This record gives sequence, C-alpha cells and structure tokens, in this order.
Amino acid sequence: MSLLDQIEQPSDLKSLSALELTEVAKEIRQELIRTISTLGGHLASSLGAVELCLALHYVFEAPDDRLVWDMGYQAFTHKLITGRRKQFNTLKQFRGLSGFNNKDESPYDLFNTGHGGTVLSTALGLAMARDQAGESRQVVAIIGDASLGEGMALEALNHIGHLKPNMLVILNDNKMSIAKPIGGLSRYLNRIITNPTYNRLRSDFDQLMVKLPAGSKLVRLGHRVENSLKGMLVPGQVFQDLGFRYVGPIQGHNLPELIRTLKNVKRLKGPTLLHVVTLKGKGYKFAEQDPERFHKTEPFDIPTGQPTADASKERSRRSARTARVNESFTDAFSDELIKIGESNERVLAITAAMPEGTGLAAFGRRFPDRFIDVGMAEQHAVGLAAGLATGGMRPVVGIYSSFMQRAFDQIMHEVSLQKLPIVLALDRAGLVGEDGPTHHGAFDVAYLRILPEMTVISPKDPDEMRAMLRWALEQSGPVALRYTRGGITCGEPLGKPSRIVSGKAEVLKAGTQVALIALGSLVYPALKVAEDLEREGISAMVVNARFVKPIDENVIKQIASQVGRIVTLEEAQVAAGFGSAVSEALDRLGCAPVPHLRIGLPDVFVEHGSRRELLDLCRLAPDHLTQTILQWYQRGPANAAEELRLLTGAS
Ligand SMILES: Cc1ncc(C[n+]2csc(CCOP(=O)(O)OP(=O)(O)O)c2C)c(N)n1
Repeated sequence: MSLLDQIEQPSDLKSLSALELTEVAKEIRQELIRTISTLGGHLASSLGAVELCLALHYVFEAPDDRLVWDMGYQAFTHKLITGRRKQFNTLKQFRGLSGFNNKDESPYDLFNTGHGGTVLSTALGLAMARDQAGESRQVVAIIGDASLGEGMALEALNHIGHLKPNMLVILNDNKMSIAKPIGGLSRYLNRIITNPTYNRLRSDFDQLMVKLPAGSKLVRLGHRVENSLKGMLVPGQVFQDLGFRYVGPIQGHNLPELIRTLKNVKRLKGPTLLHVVTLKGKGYKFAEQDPERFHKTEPFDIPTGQPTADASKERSRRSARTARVNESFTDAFSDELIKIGESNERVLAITAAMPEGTGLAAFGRRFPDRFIDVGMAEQHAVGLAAGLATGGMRPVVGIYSSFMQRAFDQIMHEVSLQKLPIVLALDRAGLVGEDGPTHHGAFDVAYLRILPEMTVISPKDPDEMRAMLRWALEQSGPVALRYTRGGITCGEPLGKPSRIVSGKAEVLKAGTQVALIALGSLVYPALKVAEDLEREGISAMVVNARFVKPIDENVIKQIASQVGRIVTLEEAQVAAGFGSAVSEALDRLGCAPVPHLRIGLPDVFVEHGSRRELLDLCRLAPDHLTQTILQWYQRGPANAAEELRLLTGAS
C-alpha cells in the first residue's frame, strides 16, 4: 500500500514526517502523470504546485480554514487528497470529476472556478464574512503570477490593501502563463526572484539561521536583521506599499521550508502575500522543458513525452483539416488573417494570453510588430483595440467567447458606443467540451446582439469564416464573429461561399412546409435534418442565417408568408439568442402568428464532457434535431413548457 493510498482526507497528512510527505509528493506526481497521459488535459501547472497543495493542507485545517484556488486546474493535488482520488481517472470525462474546483464535488471546494483572477475578491469576501460572524478561521487565496494581472485581481489587491483583513495570499509564481507571461508585473516578480544580491544574502542568512538553536535570542535578533535587510533590498516593495506584508520569495518545492514558512505567516495579522517560486511541469522532464505544450496536453507516452498513437492520429486528422478536408474554424481564421495582413498593414491582432488557442500566434510570428499579447487582461484588450482603431488601425481581437464576457462593458462603452471598426473574434462559441460550464461560449449571441451598432455574424464552415473575416474588416463599425471549436460536425464542406452581403441570409435549400433557419455550426446539421424530413414527406427549406444582427427581415417575412412554420437552430443559449431575434423580427414586421420552434442551448449551465456527448445531451445532434422537429411539426405549435421539454428531452 502506498502512502497516498492511506490519504483519504487532509487530516491524514498531519501525522506524516517530512520525509513521508516528500514521498507522498512523489506518488502524487506519478499519479498525475499517469492519469493525464491517458486522458489528456491540464498537467504542468498541477505538477508545479504539488508541494504547495500538500503544505497548505498540512498547515491549515480545511475546510474550516478557507483554502480558495484561482481557476483550480493547478490544484489536482488538492482533489487527490480531499477524497476524490478514486474518481480521478474520470477527470473531465462526461459525468466524471470536473477539471476545476467544483463545490458540488466537495466541501473542500468553495466555488466553481475556471476563469482567472477571481480568487482575491472571493477570498476577501470570505474574510469579511468571517469577521462579521466573529469567527477565527483562516482565509488563504492561491493565485498564479499571470492571473494576478487580471483586472479583477488588481481591483481586489487594491481593496485588500485598503481594508487590511487577516488573510493570506499565496502567489504561486512559476514564471509562466500558458505561454510566456506578459507585462511589467511579471517583469517585476522576475526581478525579485532573480535579484542576485538579495538572494545571496538571503541564502547566507538562511544557512546561518538554521544553525542557531530554535527560539534563541540570536534567532529573534536574526529575524529583526532579516526584516531590515528586506527593507534595504526591498523585495516585494510594491506589495508592501499596497498594504500587504510581503514574505518571500521562497522555494516552492522544498516541503520543510514551505511548511515552516506557512506556520509562521499563519500567525501574522493583516494581509500577507507569500511569494512562492515554483517550476511549471516540475518532476516530469518533458513538461519542465516545454511547459506550454504540457499546460494542456493530448494523451502522451510517458517515457518519450510524445503524443500517443491515437492522439497522433487526431493530430494528423487536424492537419488534414488544414488541408481543407475538414479544417477547423480556428485554423481558417488564423490562416486568412495572415493573408489579409500581407496586403493590409493596418490590420493588427490582439490576444489576451491565448496566442496558440486563438490561432493568433501564427500571425504574431509573421508580423511581430502587429501582434499584441496583453496577458490575462480581456477588458484591457478590448479597450486597447478602441484606441488603436481610433488611431487608424484595424484591430482584430481574438478571445474565447466565455472570456470575452469579462469585457462586456468595454464592448458596449469603448467599442459599440464609439462605432469603431473593430473585429471581435469569439472562438469556442458554443459547447467547448471537457472544460465545461465555465468555458462554454453559451451567452455571446445574447450579450452581443443587444448592443446598438454591433454586427454579429457566424460562419457555417471554415470557408465562410474566411469570407466573413474579410468582409468584417471592410466594415466601418464593430463586427463580432462567433465560431465554434473544431470544424463542421457533419456533411461535406459546401465549398466557396456566396458573397457576404450585410444583413443577408443565404438560402441553401428551397422547401415549402417548414423553414429551418440555422446559425453557424448548426447549418450543416440543418441540411442533414432537411434530408431526414424529406424522407418523412415534409418539405423543408434551409437557411444559413449568417447574420444575427442585422437580421435578414426580408427572408423572415418571406418565410412567414410562404412557408408558415419556422425552426431556428443555434449553438447558443436560447434565452435572448438568435431565435429570439427572429421572434422579435416577426413581431416587428407584423407577421401573422407563425409557429416557431426555437432550438438551442437550454436554460441551464451545461456540464462537461466531449463536445459530441454534450451536443447529444443538448439534443443538438442531427438525429435528435430531426426527432424534436418532427414531434413539434406533428403536434402543432408548442407552448413554453413544451418548448423546454423538446429542448431538453425531458419527458
Ligand atoms: C479570464 C480568463 N482568461 C483566460 C483564461 C485562460 N487561461 C487558463 S490558464 C491561463 C494562464 C494562467 O497562468 P497563471 O495564473 O500564472 O497560472 P499557472 O497555470 O501558471 O499556474 C490562461 C490564460 C482563463 N482561464 N480565464
């Protein structure tokens, strides 16, 4: 029986010696590598935080003490020692463990997490509630160096420094975001870590201190010297000035040092920031060498670090996509933007710490002067684009749909209100898959289409994505382009799209009894459904909506009068989505009541699982769609409850 086998909950750690804890750390690393090598997923960040998680649980008394993790995918050790080890091999699988913190999973998880930079605010709230209740529990927030640059985290730092509650902020500094970190803050942290004078003095000092008998007068004197030394060399001065007590930097893989320091800072009053230096990917050679690749990896072969045969097959399938067999939307976006950039020097790309994921890294390699990674700072990315556009540039801001939510006000205030020609490229719109509810791009249609001046479009396939991107960059106002992860999900690409015309949908198939108006990723499924309906004797028209806004009123009017039944299909929240836009248009146009079934994502936070499993779950795969539409068609107009039942498949 391994030591890890004996740990059901954090209290089981408390009786272990330092040597045994080090053994547990080793076993955890093996388990992390073994599991992620078969499932794929986030790895490098958790490998770097093994000792930190263990030391925190060793010193603090969770869940009474509040340990709050930012995002949570770096805290798999926390999952393993808080009673979830048996299910660890279900990580991020459908109906398995979440890839993040999840309060439905464990009383040790206080929030459902996934978006970066949130933890300082939520932890401050916990500290304030504790003080209101007169409780004595400890509050500890753990945040990464890149996430500390998020607007929300900086706002919280400011407020914590003002209120000065008793709380501990652990800055887990692995000198990496997903890619290389960006910005003055990151440079500053790096300077603290690498300051040779401070570090030499510090190391001499530490050696001296460990030789002194514990509790002696000399040790107390030593601590005073240490404090004045700090004052002289000012590591962490910025945090001190903000109102924190800064402690560190300390080595994050030395368990005894971590434990000793945590025990010490636990006693301090007021807000303390403990700067812990870790190595992303620690303990697995290939992840240490290439932490970006192992931030989130496909399944891999442990001895070589190479993708497994299946993952390699998936990769070549993906490069076949690039050869246009079934290209992904992201690849088409990336490739076309470079082509546009060749002939238009004003085009410039902005990413918020996701250069590879958004496909913009390739643009950056081709045009380094016209590529900006702002770090984890979505609000700033959009505000920056507004300045650039006003100065005559043509910015394209590539941000995942769910992270773009952070910048809603900037889209309203800095972009729409100013009528600026900015292209917002919302990747991963719709169901993202294994990352689950925090990452699904479910809400963008709703939050974008309500904004005056905003154009919202969605391509049915990668070829149309290319055409739409070109079109978007020719407009004089803001355009939001939303597209799903991967490529088309069924059928064969239709080839070169017809010309994009503002506010015009594309009729793909004529039909007389029902019109399927589909948005983006659901256009190909709608074509498949139409074939199925024809077999059932129902003549179905298929329309590729293209525009959520401005919506094609002519087509809607024509359908209302000539076809008389409408089904809208979208991979977005039905509430306030594209279907609602069609309903509003029907009202506005004064059309006689038309039976209208709105199909899309239901009014719930959709769980995690593969994209395919979730499309099935939400009844958005072609077979389900056909079933739903047939039922509705045969039974006549649905009321709201009936609509929800059809949508969710509830009986
Ligand atoms: C608001 C938001 N923007 C972007 C992301 C995507 N993302 C996930 S992890 C990550 C880098 C985090 O780096 P850091 O905070 O230093 O933590 P580490 O993984 O290095 O431990 C990014 C950009 C996110 N989860 N949330």
